[in-house]
Amino acid sequence: MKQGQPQTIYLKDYCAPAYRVDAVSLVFELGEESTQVTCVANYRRNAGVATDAPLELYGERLELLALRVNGRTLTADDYALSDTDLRIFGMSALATVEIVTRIYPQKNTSLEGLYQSSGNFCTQCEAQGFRKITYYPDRPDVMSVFTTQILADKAKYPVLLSNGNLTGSGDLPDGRHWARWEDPFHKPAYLFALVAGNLQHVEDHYTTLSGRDVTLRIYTEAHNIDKCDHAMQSLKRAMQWDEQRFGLEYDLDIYMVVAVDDFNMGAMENKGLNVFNSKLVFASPETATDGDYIAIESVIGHEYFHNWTGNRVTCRDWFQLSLKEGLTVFRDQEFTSDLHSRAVKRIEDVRKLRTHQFAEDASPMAHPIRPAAYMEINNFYTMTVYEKGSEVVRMYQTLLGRDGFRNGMDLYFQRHDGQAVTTEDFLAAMADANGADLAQFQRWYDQAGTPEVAVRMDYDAAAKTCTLHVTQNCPATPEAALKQPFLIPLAVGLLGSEGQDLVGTAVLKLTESAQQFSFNDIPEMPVPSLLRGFSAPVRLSYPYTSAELIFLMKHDSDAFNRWDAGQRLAMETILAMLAAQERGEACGLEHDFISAYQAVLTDANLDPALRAEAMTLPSEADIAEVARPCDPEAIHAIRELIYSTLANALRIDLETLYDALNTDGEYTVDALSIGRRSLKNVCLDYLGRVKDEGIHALCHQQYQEAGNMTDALAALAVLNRIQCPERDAALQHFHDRWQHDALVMDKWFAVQAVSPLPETLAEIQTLMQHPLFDLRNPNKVRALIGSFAMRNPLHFHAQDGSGYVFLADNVLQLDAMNPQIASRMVRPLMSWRHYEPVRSGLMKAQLERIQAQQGLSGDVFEIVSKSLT
Ligand code: B3K
Ligand code: ZN
Repeated sequence: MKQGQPQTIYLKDYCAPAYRVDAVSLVFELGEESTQVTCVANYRRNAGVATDAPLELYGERLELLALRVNGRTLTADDYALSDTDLRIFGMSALATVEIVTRIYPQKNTSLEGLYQSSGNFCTQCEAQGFRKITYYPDRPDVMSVFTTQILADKAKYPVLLSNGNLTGSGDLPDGRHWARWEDPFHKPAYLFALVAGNLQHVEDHYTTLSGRDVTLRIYTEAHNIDKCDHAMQSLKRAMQWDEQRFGLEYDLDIYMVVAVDDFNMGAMENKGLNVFNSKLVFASPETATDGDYIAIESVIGHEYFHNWTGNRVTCRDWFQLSLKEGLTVFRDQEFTSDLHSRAVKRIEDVRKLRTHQFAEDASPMAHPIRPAAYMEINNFYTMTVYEKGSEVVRMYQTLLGRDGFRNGMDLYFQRHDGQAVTTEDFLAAMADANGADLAQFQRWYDQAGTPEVAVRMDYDAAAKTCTLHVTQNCPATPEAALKQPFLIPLAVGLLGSEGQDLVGTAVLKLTESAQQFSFNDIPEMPVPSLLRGFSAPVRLSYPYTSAELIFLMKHDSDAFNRWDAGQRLAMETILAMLAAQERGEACGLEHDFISAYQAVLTDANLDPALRAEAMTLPSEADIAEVARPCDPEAIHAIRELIYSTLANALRIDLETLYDALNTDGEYTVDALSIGRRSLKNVCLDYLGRVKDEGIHALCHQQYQEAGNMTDALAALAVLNRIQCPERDAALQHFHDRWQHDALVMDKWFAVQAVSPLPETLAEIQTLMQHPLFDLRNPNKVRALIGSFAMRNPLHFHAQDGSGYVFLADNVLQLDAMNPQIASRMVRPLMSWRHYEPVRSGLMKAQLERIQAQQGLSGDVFEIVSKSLT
């Protein structure tokens, strides 16, 4: 744990490094108590740097055993050592620095640096984990070629891996063995990786466009080896897609993926040696849901795509994180869209952005996609940097067209391959390749907040002219109260009364705070379809009537906007019902609302996946974002009322559709089959709201007969909301059937954590004592504590404050072992100002309690202190 108050680091203070590294060679002697690391690096002073500039190396929690420069052991005057760095004085222009350190991976519960998971060694170095391995210029603008030699007990750790190509291996007389890996590509230390353990692998091959053979391997513990096929096929699809869409080929002879159980996030793009959370590798129809299959393919793609966007061209400093993450998320979204349903993918991504990123932008942690300051960089792997970052990249494509975007990408790689660059370099490549002036676009990188775009329409029947009056405004966020107007691509269409496009999609460029756009030869008063495909990460308002929204739900040629019209209608209905309830008035659903939902449900021409999306109401979290001050109990009650009203009114349609879709057949993961399963399970989800014991039996039957995890878990989730014998039986059965499989058991923990039943928190507390629960394992923490705090607003926000106390207790415990996870878990308390006074006060009290904790990590300190300012 860091002592004292953490420092703020500013982008404006960036200085280029004084020394670069020509080559670095590492030797790891892995032991059971400790590990010895020898790092020999050749430093070269950069041009223009003063001859007396010290060499600055970072290091944390290291025992320094030896320190030599050009073969000479340094004396106390030659260097200065602190808890966080090592400065070496009297450096010559060229110097070989040899450093020997001792570390304790077996005791490393932060899961950053070198640590053990299930008895195997692995590393996580991004962002600043390499400094927990050795003293080094651990900053992304110092790139070097790495040679890694690993020595370890052969029986315990038969597999020894690092980045690049294997260039030597052999046995040692004492029962140990060794392997040497050389990575010919220059890389920053954050892309370093080492794995040593008792692992099996599956192997495949890929021939690149230029005809090179690449060996592909996925490493795992033996008992999961049969669940790697989907990840392997996904990898091959990703390699092919990047060649076709962006002309980018893989560059080493081998690509390895290692699955580990204890991992702070999803996966890591280390050069040639990805380390993955096992959750994002293993899949079989019995154990993984459709969502898991798609997520695995997407994350395998994401990490693979980083090889160019992140590794070959990397970030100059950590403020530039979105340069690689926003761009790589955009690339993985396009990959999924090209392989599956583009409309469904867009809906899912926008849903995620609106629920989580908009909330972040409205919170004390709001930051631009390129932040200007941070205390702990790990806190900035956020929805803003990733998902809004991806939307910003998508806007280049919307503004420049697909070909223009591709030309920009080509120029970016042509200019910057092998370099550590900034988001300005990316913008310049896009502008220069297209002869475009994108100066105003820079504001998306510098200003936080979700812009609000308001549209009003005039129609002049005599002149046949339609005019859209558009304003934009961005709320204040911590970095700036006043915002300059953004360059916003606003994709619009105009619909005639028959539902036809009078004007097909046109991209309007908003540049001012208020502008007008006119359309001529419009024969009748149109209904505008605005922000088609969600062409910019903004909140859009237009005074639609319910009838217009229902019309758009039926007719908009833009599938995304058809869905969005339904979401708007639902949200407005919910807000009106909440207001009526508050006034003490009775509230119910209009007949038109019910028939609009019936029309969607029964529209056989509509893709089942889109029907499923359209039938899904905005989440409680989405509603909480707009219903202020927020009362989670009232939100839950109204949303449930709508669900049950629709379920009762449409019961026959729901049952008919359920039966029609509930057909046996081989489980396949294609867009149509996934869509059919999701629509069927949406029907079941609705039917679960009908008070009828027959429905409990139906759910139980689906649970028992399901041949795949998607259907089993969907049925279990419905039962989980109902106090009935079938619920207990199914949960017990699930437990007994899957207790040997940690990943499946995460689903069992998570489903119970989101139950609306009254005893939920008490049950969670019991589950924390379950032999399979482990606070040191991030997947378990996310499944039980994370699901409760982030996906169970009803109980997390219990008015007695019990949910907040539970979360704070766990944050404090977690902080002592894994600050990154603690700092993720504390975030639901961040939005305390949005709640009604009782809850708001109780949330704030828990933040204050956490803040008062002695020795709090910098990670949690940053979130808590920003929340309370
Ligand atoms: N680059 C990693 C994330 C590292 C997180 C460090 N706290 C995974 C990814 O985005 O691909
Ligand atoms: Zn990434």
